[in-house]
Amino acid sequence: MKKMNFSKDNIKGKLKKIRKFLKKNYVAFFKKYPLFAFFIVSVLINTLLLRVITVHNGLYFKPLLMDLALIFIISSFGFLFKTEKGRRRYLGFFSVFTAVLCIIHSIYYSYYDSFASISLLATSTFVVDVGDAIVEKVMRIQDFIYLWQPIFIFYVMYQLKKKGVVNNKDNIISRKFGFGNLFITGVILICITSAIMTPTEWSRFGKMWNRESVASSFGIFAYQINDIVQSLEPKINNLFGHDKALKLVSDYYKDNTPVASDNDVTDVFKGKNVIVIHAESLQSVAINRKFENKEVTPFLNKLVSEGIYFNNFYSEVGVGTSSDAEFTFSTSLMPSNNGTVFVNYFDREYNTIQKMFRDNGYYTFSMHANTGDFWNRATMHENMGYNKFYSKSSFDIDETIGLGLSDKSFFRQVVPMIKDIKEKEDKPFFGTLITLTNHTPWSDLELMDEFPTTWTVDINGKKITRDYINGTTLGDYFRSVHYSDQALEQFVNELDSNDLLDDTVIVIYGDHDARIGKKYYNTLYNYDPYTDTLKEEGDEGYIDYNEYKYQLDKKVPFIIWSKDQKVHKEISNVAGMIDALPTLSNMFGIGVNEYQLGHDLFNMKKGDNTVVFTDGSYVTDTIYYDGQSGDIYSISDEAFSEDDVLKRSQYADDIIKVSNDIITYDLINEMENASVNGVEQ
Ligand code: GP9
Ligand code: MN
Repeated sequence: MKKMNFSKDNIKGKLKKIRKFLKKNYVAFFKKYPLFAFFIVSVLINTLLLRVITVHNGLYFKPLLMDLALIFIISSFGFLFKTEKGRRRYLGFFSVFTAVLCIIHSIYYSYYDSFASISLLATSTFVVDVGDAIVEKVMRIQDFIYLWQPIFIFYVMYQLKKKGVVNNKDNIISRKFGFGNLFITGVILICITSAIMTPTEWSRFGKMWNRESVASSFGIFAYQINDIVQSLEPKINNLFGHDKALKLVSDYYKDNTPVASDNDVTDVFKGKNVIVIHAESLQSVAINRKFENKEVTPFLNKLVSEGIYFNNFYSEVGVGTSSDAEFTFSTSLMPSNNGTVFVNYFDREYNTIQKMFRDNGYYTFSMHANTGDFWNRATMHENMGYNKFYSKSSFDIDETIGLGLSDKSFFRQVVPMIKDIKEKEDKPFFGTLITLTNHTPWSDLELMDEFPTTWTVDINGKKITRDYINGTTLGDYFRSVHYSDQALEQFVNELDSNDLLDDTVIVIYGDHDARIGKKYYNTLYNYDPYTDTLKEEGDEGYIDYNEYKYQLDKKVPFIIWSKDQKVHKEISNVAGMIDALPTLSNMFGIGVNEYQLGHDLFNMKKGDNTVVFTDGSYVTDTIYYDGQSGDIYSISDEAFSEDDVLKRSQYADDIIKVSNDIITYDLINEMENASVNGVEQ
């Protein structure tokens, strides 16, 4: 094989060749077609301006390259027009189009700190909101700076026309060459830029939960194309498979009709207020855990010791993370496997716990100090049946930790708001409070109390403090959880001093695991402070911390607590977020949700339940079943039969399919209408 020659002369020679190629190919090309050159450069400047004004990363090369690539491709179709007039119209149209696109995103960003979605523009409420926002907010002159580009292009056209520089001396060959030249250049640039995107950037591109990060990395055109595709996908899905889905779902509910519970907690909290704490990334691994004899979550440990604690509970989220947890908690359906409900299927009808409480005379609200369009909550919460959603603009962002307003400040501000609601609405309330501080990457630790996750041991009469997990991601996480626990305690005490606690039940769930690497847990369980090493197979106390144990550690707490400690129980039967609605609706006496797929946990005996995950995996009280590999991991020494595995695998597939059919085809809406019109499904 020829040895690569990296000598200075050789590199110089190569660069000279590339320069010659570019000169021959592009300079000559754009000299012949000046209008295309001005169009490409001026639109690129507009996209750069948009990033400077919004996400302040104007010169970041990835979006710059991706935008340039797509501008090349847009321009290439100009060569499909035979006459100069056709091309002028084409490039003029796209000059105006891209300028208006930048203006919309610039204004939207000034209001929502994010980028607009074509799907949101379709919902009237959104248009009204943005309309109000635009009127309400001082219109920023900088949002209209993008108009320079169409003005410039039309001036260039005028000048070129005056100089008689026209591009219509083209035969079919040069038009094909022009098209190919620009199109292929665009495709090459897309390939190069795609190759340098990180897996996280691609994952966010796929999820589209964080629009700001997608537009920052991929540029506004790739963002918009992706947004259009993801917005249309559900509608396209809707065209195929509908009848089959309707039959499957109707048959499922005929065979599995939810029935009202009658157990020792039925109606136990009837008429009480409810405050649901959606605790960001709170995992059960923190509950009742100590470092240097200090509890990570002293307050949560108190609630756990006084209330109802499900210590074997899983959040069952998919790519929708926080929003999936909210969705499954509220509907007792599995999250979508194709996109996310909150972003892609927000316009479907859902039977939610919020609507059930509202139908039972409650005022329902949600509070979260992030932008209203993060996870599209401003639209989805209304659809879920919240009377009001208090987002970032409802709070004084006086202390920021991580993603946004600190939990301590958030909870401090929430108490008078709830007091107001109580006085104004004069009826029981159901409120969901979504926290933020404990969100990865737990960076602003200096704003939190110290919480050393070290390990001090006595070796030969000498106290030695080992680092253990201190300063690692897991150590940082526990420090952040400790902060959040303090914030929660402050909140509940404030509720009490404002007479808002006596008649209120606090429900707390961790929304999903904190996505911390397995190796940190291995250290947590296998570190030996006496030898300052990790135990290995054969060492006393060694734990084989395998993939399954790691999955099982993704448990999150589910706690139901009232000041009068009316019900105190710790339940270790396996349970999932899908079971929250049936369990709570029975305790608060608000009826049965006819589309719930979960179970009232107070009716479940050991071994009954199967907690399903979006990839078809599931966990029971005896096994963890890996849906991808089909592997089975035994959790207890109880035997399990092949037949039982098959039955539960079928159950897992059924509830995933039923949930996704309901979401994709909007079947609740259809079945509700059918039952109103007395039509048999
Ligand atoms: C965003 C917050 C975190 O507002 O709920 O969302 P997540 O990243 O956990 O889905
Ligand atoms: Mn979350």
